[in-house]
Amino acid sequence: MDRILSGIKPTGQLTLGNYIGAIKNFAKVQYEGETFLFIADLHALTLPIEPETLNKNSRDIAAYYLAAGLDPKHTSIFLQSDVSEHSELAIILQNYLYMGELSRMTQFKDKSSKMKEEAIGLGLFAYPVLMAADIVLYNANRIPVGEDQVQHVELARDVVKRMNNRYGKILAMPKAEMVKVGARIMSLSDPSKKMSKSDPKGDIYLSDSLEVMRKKIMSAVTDMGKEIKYDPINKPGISNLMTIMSSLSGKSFEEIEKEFVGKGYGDFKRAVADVVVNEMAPFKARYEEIIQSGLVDEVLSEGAKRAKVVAKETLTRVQHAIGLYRK
Ligand code: AQP
Repeated sequence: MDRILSGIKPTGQLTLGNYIGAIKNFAKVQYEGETFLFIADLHALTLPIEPETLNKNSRDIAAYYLAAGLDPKHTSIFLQSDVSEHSELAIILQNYLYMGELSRMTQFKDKSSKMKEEAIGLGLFAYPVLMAADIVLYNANRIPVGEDQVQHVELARDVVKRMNNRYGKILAMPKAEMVKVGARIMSLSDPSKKMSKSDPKGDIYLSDSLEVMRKKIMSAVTDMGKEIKYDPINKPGISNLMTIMSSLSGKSFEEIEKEFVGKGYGDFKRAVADVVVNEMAPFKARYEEIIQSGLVDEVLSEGAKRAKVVAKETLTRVQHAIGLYRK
């Protein structure tokens, strides 16, 4: 049976990119295996964050998972920090990953390039080590992620190869998988950049009102010309909006192009906004109900209990293999 694992870090308000590239897909694939879905709260500490904000963001993610249709009876939903094996395994794995490869990670390069050197925490550098631990703890073979996270899953594969070569087959080999359309939703104000929760320009937040979402889409940057055509090089703005429309409506790019022959950008943007609002209206209403209900705590406690059983087993296996045991 497949083991599926993924997570989201509670660094900020979730975006439509997180929804399309990750959450919506998690709900779709969850029954294809045994699924573990966590809130990567330890990863959120890699950049400064207020305690109350971290706590609220974490609960929000749990509620968004549930609102998207993640089924807590089937899928273990939990806080990373509730399962201490993540940190314990990371301490071991850090010895099998190297400074050179960590310094080549795009996310580290992007984020650290905007910071003063003395402000760059070790956690931001070592984030992929913890992520490798997150993945291998659950013997997960399928890791659904957006495009930006594939590099980190590749690093987890490298560490699995190294450990298995040295100690025998103690860890399962993970593989990243992405949605066919929407693995990289771009910023609405600068379609050369990824829509990212820590970069508020050009984001649609899941917490935005439907009206604000509509306004943001209507004022999204478009391109030269007036044709609705999927061409990410020459028409990155329109192509990004087409990607949003396609991933939420299920229509192919060809179908969208045909539908808008002879129509202008204004008509097209209105149609994109309709699709987004139609998807977000019931989703946001479910989120509101869940967040008021007290269900989140119950789900997180139950999820952590189930996750801990599997995590403990893997950690013990690794500890034994490398010599960390008493006779
Ligand atoms: N723009 C995006 N399009 C498609 N997928 C995306 N993801 C993120 N942005 C997009 C996917 O969402 C999941 C959760 O991401 P994360 O919280 O682990 O961190 P991230 O990848 O670094 O996402 P952000 O929003 O850019 O966060 P910050 O700003 O905190 O770094 C992942 O599967 C990710 O690929």
